[in-house]
Amino acid sequence: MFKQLKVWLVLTTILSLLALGASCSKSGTNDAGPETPSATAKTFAPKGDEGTVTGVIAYNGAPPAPKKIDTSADPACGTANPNLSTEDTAVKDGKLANVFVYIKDGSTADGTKVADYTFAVPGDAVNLDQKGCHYVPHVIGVQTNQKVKITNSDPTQHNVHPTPKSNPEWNQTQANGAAPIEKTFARAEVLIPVKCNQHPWMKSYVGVLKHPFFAVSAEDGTFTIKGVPAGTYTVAAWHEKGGANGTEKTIEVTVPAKGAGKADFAFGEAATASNGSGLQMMPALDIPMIGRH
Ligand SMILES: [Cu+2]
Repeated sequence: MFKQLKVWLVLTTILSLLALGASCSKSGTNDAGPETPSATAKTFAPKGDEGTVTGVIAYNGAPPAPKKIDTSADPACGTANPNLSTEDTAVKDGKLANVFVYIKDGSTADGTKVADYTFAVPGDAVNLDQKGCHYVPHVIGVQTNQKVKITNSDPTQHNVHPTPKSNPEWNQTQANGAAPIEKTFARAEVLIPVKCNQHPWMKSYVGVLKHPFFAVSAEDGTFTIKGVPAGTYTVAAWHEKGGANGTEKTIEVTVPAKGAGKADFAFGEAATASNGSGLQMMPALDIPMIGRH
């Protein structure tokens, strides 16, 4: 009697695992449902000996000169920001700003893959402002389900329009003086372009990750990803120029406990030989496996 029950249990377990595997064969679909953690998911808890990934983004060769933007379609923009110019390649002293740097893959020191952890969602929203008829900052990062708070500081109307591939697309008018728009993205996606239907030159990018291990390079090209557990990681740096979906480069980095892993990248014309790869936009750390969607 007990033996029969045991056999039956084993059989049903195998069958349900097979069913799970079959339903998980998707990759790169536009399925916008929330991501469910794997059966083996561990909640990430800092141990107190976390380190950093830090580096500088260099730009090799002569950067393209910023172009002045014709804002005559909306006089309010010309008044607010008469010298508005393109921001796609922000280079200062050979260093590149607005590069999204993040942990793409890898494992912590105990061998657990980053993708197998679940992470608490920060309560603080990340701000994206429209000021002087451009987005400030130009590139931001958020965790999945963390709020993005979009504000309009201009004396004119904007229309916020993210164009994701894995999350639902939306667009929303935001008049001058209107309340902030608060949104979340349920799926990891590096990166989501955001445009404005009122002002065709306006562009920003939102990197969405399941974990907090990301940073955006500053004006001097430096970045620091904080709170990184000891481990060995693939660190990726993404810049919007290159192919239609930008350019991504990766480096393997080991972070010692309480230490710093170094990840220096180079973009620009002379940098193509060093592990450069034009990359398609894909959900970060969205590795298909049994029991995980
Ligand atoms: Cu606008």
